[in-house]
Amino acid sequence: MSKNNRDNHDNEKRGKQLDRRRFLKMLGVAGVAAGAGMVLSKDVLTNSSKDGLVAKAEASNGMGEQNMEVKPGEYDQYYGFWSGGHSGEVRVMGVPSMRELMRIPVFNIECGKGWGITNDSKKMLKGITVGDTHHVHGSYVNGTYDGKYLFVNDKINNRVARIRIDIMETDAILQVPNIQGAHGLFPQRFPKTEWVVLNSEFQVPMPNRSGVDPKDYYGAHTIIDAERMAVVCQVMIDSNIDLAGTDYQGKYSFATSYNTEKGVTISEMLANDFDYLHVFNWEKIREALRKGNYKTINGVKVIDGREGKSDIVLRIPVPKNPHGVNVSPDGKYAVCSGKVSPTCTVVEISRIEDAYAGKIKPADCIAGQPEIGLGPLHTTFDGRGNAITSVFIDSTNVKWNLDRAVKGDKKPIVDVLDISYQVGHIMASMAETKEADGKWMVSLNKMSKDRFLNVGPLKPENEQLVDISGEKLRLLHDSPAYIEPHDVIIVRKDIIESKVKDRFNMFEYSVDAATTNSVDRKGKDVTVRLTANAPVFGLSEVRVKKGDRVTFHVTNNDEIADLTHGFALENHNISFTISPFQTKSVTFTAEKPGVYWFYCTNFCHALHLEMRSRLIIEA
Ligand code: RUQ
Ligand code: CUA
Ligand code: CA
Repeated sequence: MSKNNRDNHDNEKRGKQLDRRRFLKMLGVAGVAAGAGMVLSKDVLTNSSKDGLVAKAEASNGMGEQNMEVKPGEYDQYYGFWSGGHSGEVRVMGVPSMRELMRIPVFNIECGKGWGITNDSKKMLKGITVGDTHHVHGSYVNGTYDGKYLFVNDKINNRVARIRIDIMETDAILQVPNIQGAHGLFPQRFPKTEWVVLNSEFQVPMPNRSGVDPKDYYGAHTIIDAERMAVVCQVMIDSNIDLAGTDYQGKYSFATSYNTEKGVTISEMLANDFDYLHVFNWEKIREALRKGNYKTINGVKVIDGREGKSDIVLRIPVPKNPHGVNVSPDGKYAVCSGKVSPTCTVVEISRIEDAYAGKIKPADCIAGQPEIGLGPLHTTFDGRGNAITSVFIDSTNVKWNLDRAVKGDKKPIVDVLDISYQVGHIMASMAETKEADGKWMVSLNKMSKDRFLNVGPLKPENEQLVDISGEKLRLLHDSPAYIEPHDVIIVRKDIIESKVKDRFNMFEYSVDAATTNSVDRKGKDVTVRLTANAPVFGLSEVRVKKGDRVTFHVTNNDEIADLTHGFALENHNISFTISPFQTKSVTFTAEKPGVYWFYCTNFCHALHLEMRSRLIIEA
């Protein structure tokens, strides 16, 4: 194609995209506005699209100049930790290359690691095989990541999992009672992560039972002890609570509510013009626990945070059905993204104390309320005083200035980037820490539509990489993502890299490490200790009897980094890998007499294929 032709072609393509964007926008507006009782005026609509066009006209100035290319053998600057949505996993990506580095099974079954197939993972999963991970966050010390843990929610089964970063494996899963729709999750940022908060998006009777009027359904802000992975308490409230955040002082946690109406249908949930940003006062929670001001429900201390029942919760009115809440890296503001309202609400955290003391009204904590666009969902920060908000209906990322917003500028817009299409979360590098560095941002777009080769009615999502180092937002790269990551954090590599191990500590973590090989029988229980050293298993033959309960403890005795073996047993639904000095165990009943090969599934040696032995089940 000649250059001219190519330009024409590109323009044509761009024209088509703009048409589609306009069309999608109309659909989105019709949908939201119909439910919202027309809270979105026509005025807002034209203004916000005008801003988009202005930004485009200036697009050649102020662009960042970072290069996203990571050449063969080079490393990324950042680790990205993505939630996996429906898969129930967490993904590790390189940023800016957007290369997928690893998948960490959490609430799912996954043979690459043997998750859900070994005795340890089965014990953690308790037979539950589906999960919906949305929000992955790291543990903190003094307002930034310490590289120790990741925490992630399961919205379906109301669980929180913890991942150890040194081995990139899930090490604890906590089932949280009394709640449904476990959604927003955030760790304490200061002085360090002792608590993790978890919001319940759906209200339910507490304790759960039938025959209860929806007016008696409640939400709860669950506080989890991060080290023990145990519930500390729950603060029961009238509303649902959606997204979560914590401050940089260890004093408050935040939660947006969209169903202060206690509705059970969409139109009921949209009835009020205002919902709340809830603030939870940690000192007052501790005091309630000390004084015994709680009821125990299903073994959990439940503190009554309902309106008029205690002074633990502050309710800051925010326009209709907000979504995300994100705290600026300087710790000054909690930014609440409007969703149904075209605004972001900026809450000045330092005013909250006066609101608790009754000196000012909760609404007086609001320092600004700029108009951002149609359907603001989540906000991230560049560490230079700017916020960037994902705008779902407009399909844009909107950069705006916090300072201008709190000085009363209703349109403090710096730049508007069209994205493809319908963005949910966005996240900038280190943006959820005090070390936000304003380098990279990813836009997790919910729909890719025409951006990739067609793979069927179910399309991948489109994750776009944006250079935010300049004045303008510069789009650099599209990557397809399997449905459907929601949220991500982007962590400087020096924080993670030094923590990651090449091998397990055989004696610290693996109680049943096999350094020698043996077969022991106690009645019908047979315990096999088996070593794996490339390219042989320590036993060439194991004999058991029909009806025996057989446990294999398999230890990888190879010390070499990246020399992982596998263990799969023919016709027994067993497959897992064992990394250097790791031990995994699996128990099954020997049912059908015969010869069954177990073999190494992970290419480890020139004679990897020969790395196999027999289990003989005798009649
Ligand atoms: S929520 S975008 Cu968990 Cu916004 Cu998904
Ligand atoms: Cu061991 Cu392949
Ligand atoms: Ca509402």
